[in-house]
Amino acid sequence: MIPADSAVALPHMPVDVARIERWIGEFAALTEEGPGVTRLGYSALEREAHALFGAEMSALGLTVRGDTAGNTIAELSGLEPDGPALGTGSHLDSVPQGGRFDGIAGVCAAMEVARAVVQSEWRPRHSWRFVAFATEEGARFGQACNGSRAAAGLVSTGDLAVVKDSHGVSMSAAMAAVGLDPARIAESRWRSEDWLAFVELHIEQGTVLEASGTSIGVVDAISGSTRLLVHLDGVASHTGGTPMHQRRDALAAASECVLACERIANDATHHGTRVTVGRLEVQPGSITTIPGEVSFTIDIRDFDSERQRRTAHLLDAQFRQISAARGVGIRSSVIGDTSPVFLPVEIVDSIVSAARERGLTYRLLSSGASHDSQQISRVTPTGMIFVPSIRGLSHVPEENTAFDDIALGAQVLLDTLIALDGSGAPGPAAAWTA
Ligand code: HGY
Ligand code: MN
Ligand code: MN
Repeated sequence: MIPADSAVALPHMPVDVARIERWIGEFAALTEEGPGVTRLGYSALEREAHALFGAEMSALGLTVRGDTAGNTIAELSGLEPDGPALGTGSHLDSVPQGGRFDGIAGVCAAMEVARAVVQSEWRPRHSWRFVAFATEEGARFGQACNGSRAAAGLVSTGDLAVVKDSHGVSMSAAMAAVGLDPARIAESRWRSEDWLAFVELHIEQGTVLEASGTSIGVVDAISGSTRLLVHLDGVASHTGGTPMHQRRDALAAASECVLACERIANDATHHGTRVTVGRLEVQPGSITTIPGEVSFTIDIRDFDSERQRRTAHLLDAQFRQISAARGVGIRSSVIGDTSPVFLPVEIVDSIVSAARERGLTYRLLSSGASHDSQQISRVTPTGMIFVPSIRGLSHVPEENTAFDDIALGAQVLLDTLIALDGSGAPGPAAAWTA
């Protein structure tokens, strides 16, 4: 990193917590009916959220562009506009009936950083890019982080036709329905030489910061995930007329598979592995018919890349044994896969220094959730700042984070970007504007 030119005193750039709260409320209003927030990837609602982000950034005078993966990138030109840029941002899509903060907190923090810099009339040495990623959640299609994976050059047009949601809609069809052209996905790839570093603020989605009374989480590693879709084909039949020994009950077989997932994640060799069956569908789903078909998803998370994939193979083998013993057919496929990453120490150190300068409590921690930064770290040195999740809840309507904590995180984000920019010492400690 370029050594900071600490002789240059920077203007006061306070972060405004009220504006962050307002923006979070505006994004939360862009949702389907029902509990919490439902704004799925490559939905019209996600596009509305990107339009809102773009309008706010344009109003600040930034140049805004959408790429072929559906990411929205707003740029503040620096004094050396032709050199590599610094970046920050997160995602605007949600899981079904999710919360108001997952992804959104990072986008709103980035927006507030942009506003604070623009209104101070200070200009950084490097251009700064503020990014809203498309379709980070794997909830709809299984494969997560499509926008940031496209930026990392990991998505082909063929991939987009293969992944489908639970209604059989492919990612490419969903993209086309919102005006994106999947044939042009490769144009969204970022070039490493165009980037200096990227820092994402995100809610922790766990209990570590709250339990330890810590304001700032500095992420050192992000968990990988391998996701499977399994179909079990039994024989549907009358619940009264079919004796137990003649059944091929797909749900009984699936139940054994679910418990096999829990067992493997809890065995002594899998400390740190998490395995979840989050979606399970039963056909025909009638009280008086033995389930003939069951499909379910498996989400395997780990910080050990090799063990993550081995767990997927072990479970697939166990599912096949269970199915064979019960005379049930099985089809399984990998619907998402991404490796764990360890974030570069120089970015971790920059975030730690920024938190320390502000006199804030901080701690290093790993992220069990996956993030866009995981993909972007393949393009440029990347870091993550966590802010506390109340009761550790996330991906549910009860997801909550104090706005003041997001503002603290946004201030650390701004200070970190200034330090990485090498353009001078961050401004004086900011009092929060009400
Ligand atoms: O699923 C995750 O880990 C993240 O919230 N996308
Ligand atoms: Mn997220
Ligand atoms: Mn999420």
